[in-house]
Amino acid sequence: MAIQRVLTHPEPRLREKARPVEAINQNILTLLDDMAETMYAYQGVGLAATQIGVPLRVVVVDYSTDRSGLHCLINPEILAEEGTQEHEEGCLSVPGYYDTVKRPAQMTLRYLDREGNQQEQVVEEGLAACYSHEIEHLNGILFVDHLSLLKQKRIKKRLEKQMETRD
Ligand code: GNR
Ligand code: NI
Repeated sequence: MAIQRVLTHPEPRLREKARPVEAINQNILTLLDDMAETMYAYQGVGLAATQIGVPLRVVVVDYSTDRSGLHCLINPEILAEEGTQEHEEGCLSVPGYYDTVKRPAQMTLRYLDREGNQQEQVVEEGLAACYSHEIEHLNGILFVDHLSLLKQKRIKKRLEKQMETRD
């Protein structure tokens, strides 16, 4: 198991559309372990494989306060969305920025778990916002894409500057 580096915006690999996992083999199980370890190390509530440079449709989420509620989602699909909510979010790939984004209030998801069993789950409130955020990563979308163009420009500029001045 190993902690991976999380890519930060602007980075072209964050914009790629991830492809479905074809078979759950040891590589995928190791990827899930690395993603969970990375998410916990960075204290995130979720992580998409895209964020560590792996273009596969794999997501980990732990929305519990005691960090004991790990969910592993392979090839997640949104079957239904209901209502909207405004949610304050951040992203490990956009460090230091938090803003409010409109998300579905409730979603029905279908995915494969670690064992390859098909699962269906209804999620709402913060958890729905989190899954929506993660599934967007798999499609090359970042939460800042929902903000005004002016905000997007400022965020990109500041992150580019941070990158230049990093050791
Ligand atoms: O750690 C994270 N917090 C968060 C808060 C509200 C909505 C979504 C998130 S996801 C984010 C981790 C991350 O960047 N996942 O892709
Ligand atoms: Ni994110």
